[in-house]
Amino acid sequence: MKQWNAESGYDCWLEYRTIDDNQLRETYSKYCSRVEVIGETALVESARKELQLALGTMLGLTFQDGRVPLEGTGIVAGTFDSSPQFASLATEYNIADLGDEGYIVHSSDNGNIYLLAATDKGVLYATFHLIGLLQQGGNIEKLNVREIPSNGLRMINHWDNMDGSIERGYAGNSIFFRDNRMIAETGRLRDYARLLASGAINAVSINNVNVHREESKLITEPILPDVARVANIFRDYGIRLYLSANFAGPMEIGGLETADPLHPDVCAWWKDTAERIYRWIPDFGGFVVKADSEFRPGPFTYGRNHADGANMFADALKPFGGEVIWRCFVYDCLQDWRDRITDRARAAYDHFMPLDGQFRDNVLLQIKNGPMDFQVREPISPLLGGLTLTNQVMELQIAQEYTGQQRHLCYLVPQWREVLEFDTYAKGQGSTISELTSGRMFGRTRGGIAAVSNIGDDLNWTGHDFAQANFYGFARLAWNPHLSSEQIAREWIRRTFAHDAEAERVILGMLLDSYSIYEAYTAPLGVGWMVNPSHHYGPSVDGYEYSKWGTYHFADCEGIGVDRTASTGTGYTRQYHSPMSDLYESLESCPDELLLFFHHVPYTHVLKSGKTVIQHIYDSHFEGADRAAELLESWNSVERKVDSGKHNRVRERLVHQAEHAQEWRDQINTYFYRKSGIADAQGRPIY
Ligand code: GCV
Repeated sequence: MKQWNAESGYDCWLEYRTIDDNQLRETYSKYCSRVEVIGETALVESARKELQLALGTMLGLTFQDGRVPLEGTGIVAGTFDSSPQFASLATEYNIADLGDEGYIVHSSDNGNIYLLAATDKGVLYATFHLIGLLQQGGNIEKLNVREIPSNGLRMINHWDNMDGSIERGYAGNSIFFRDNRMIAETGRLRDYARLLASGAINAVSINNVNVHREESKLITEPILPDVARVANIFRDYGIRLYLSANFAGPMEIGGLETADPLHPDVCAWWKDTAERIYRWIPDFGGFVVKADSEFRPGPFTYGRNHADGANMFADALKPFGGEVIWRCFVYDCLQDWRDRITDRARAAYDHFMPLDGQFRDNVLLQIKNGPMDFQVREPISPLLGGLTLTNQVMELQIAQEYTGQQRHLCYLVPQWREVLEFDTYAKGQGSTISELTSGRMFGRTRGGIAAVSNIGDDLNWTGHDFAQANFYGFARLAWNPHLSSEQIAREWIRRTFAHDAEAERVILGMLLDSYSIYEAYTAPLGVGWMVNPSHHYGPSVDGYEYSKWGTYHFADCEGIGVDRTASTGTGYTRQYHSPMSDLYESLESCPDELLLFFHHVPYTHVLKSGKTVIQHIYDSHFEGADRAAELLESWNSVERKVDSGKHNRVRERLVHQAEHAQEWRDQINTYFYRKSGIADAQGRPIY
């Protein structure tokens, strides 16, 4: 059981603090003196309970039978068809276009606030919207909000294993599994569902995409009732449950001799399996599949391709309304560093572009934002916007595998915003990633964004309290990719910490600076991968340089970087549409921050900034480490304005970050000083 207390961070951004500003309290109380939530479905009930909790705590309102029955104006929540009194609002807000997740929040002249939607899910989202405003001290007197999500699928992928561990988990163990069983206690799962629904996340896969022996059995009868229990909780909050499936399931748990996706027995086995799952979980979302990737089984074993594999699952799920999320993280992980032609960055595009148009309608190809693997800086995967005839989901990583593992502060929303705004030029100028993932760009029926979770069973869910901002920020961007990093950060701060203008200013600055700080003291100019192998924490410039994973920087005594040009390198640049392909191809136009991703250059190459590559490496590492130390100073300056529990936890991590940034600085600078033999122009200490 959780040991909640106000400083534990357990409530994240749903910490409902008493509003003690008298004027605000008076205004809010006026609007909330009556609460009427119409309807009895599970989702409406969730909305009612949340209002009860929030208004009870923030304004001290007492509910009877789920209602605040006093006379006067108030909050009225329900679906448009639940009362004839909503007819004029339905016309005014054009509900035909709201879809089944959109909603309105409207303050009327008669003093009511209406939380309305076409569906009960929309009503729940509207409820969280209003609660968010109250938490932030917002003006609720003239609300005229109409919200529709940009992405149909807004998904969290867990990499949780049944033994309770989490692959790339940095906040404790799984909240779903322990000792090869599902955890029976449901309180925490319900709180998790509340957090997800407050950000309008509508899909969750609960087990690791690397599906091992125990997890393969999640689709079998002994465990399905337990899985169904979790699905029931999620359902009350509008979230569909998905499972990662083992491609070799028919052999490993089905006793068949093959997993060939075109073999009739294999197809029949998956159909039976789907039927069984839907008996337990009628709204089961479907399967997430990692196949032929990092030693996982897949269709290649049988001479089949990824469309054959994905379509087999799709056919099994189709009668029940399920879908397949098929990952495109497929590459040769047995490379030789001497081979400068094979290029891991090319792999997803090379594998999947020839199959465009061959996937069933209920298949979504899930593509990582970059062509490598969630580095602090990568270009955008050219497969996003390459495919035109296939449903696409972009995969981000909230878990900070390569960005400080939730021991370092690194607010990732600015990185994601850059990704979402990237222009693929797939249909001319303005073909942004956010247009693409929505499905609109190519008239797809389905699209979305998924992200690898950063939560675990630590009391504050994310280890670093500030990592909650990444969880929150992902959900906000999945709903509306045009929100600014600053707006999201402000919302999160106001909902998480007590209101204080100075604290907000300082925390906002820390969040917004942190991504560029992390980038500055780690791998330079887009080269990536200078981490310790396997656990991926801390600097090791040659950690991956001679291994099989295809992640090289090719630093020698003359220069560094990967030649991915079409003229002299791997030809990766040609996977982009024009003009991006030309922009990256040319040394003159390639942006500095991605220079070493696309080009191999001498250390004396002069960047657009006017500095040489080697001097940039030194400067950014000295500056980055200094700025990391400033994060700690900033945090110390608000000590009295923040709960002491939260303050202490964050301070400990910032102390570590400042020290660790120095280690990064020194290892990187020394390595390149020794390799290049070129001294720092400013003569600073290099060991
Ligand atoms: C779940 C990277 C990570 C692996 C992860 C893999 C993937 O290689 O280091 O832990 O496996 O990506 O996305 O499948």
